[in-house]
Amino acid sequence: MRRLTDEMRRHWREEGYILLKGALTKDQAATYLSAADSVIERYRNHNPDVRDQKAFTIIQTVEQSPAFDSLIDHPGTFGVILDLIGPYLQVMGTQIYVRYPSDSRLSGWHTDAGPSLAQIRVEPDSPPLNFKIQYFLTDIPEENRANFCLVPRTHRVPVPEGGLPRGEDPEGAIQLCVESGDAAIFPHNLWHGVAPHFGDNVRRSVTFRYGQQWCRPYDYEKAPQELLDRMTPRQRRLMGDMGLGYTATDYFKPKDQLEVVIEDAVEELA
Ligand SMILES: O=C(O)CCC(=O)C(=O)O
Repeated sequence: MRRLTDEMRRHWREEGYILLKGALTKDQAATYLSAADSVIERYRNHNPDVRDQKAFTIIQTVEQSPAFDSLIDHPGTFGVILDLIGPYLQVMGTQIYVRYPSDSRLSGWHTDAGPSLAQIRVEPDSPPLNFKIQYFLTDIPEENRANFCLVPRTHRVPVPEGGLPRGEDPEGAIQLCVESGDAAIFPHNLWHGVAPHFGDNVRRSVTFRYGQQWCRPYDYEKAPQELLDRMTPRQRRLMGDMGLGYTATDYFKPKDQLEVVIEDAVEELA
């Protein structure tokens, strides 16, 4: 199982994000892409209003297809995720991003969770409150191809009163050029957005947000039982199933958390 290296930790603290090259193999990325494409086709059929949109997002990804269950604790990333956030973690939400050609930005500069978290910045050496990991399922080989954009080091910068700039890019902004199977990890407060898309393909990616277990997930107040039933004990826990004998005050520390989340992973982590 892949683990966080000293260089990744340094990059996380100082630059505010990590780009994991080859987090998924090309074959794995192709399999997730094919599952995403089926979900996207069904979604477009059921939601004709999105057919004219240049960008849309499908939430509750794991409910859309069991093919995504394995991304909850994928060996290419789960060790890194645990090393960054610690063992008291939960999946907060899962999304498929669909980005079509467009001569204007596909998402403006923002931090995640709006005003509620905009000014919350934990110390650089603290475990994060939450972060997203975005798995790129298509190549984005050059700029202005619906690239995921970010401004390094802004995880330490207060959001200006009135919000982030709407027109020009903030100083230091970059566009990530990636291959399918690469993944970007970034906290809620890193300034980010999406570039225009002057190419001719549809950029697709899947994003999982992990948060400290005491935070409120946004996909579900409680994940549907039929979803949990098909998952491994660790995946169920990560989807918010606190197990048997759980009491209200255990909400951030189920008694068997380390056993379920870490010991099950111990051989893989070794
Ligand atoms: O890269 C994308 O398509 C969207 C990224 C983004 O804006 C977000 O995750 O909030």
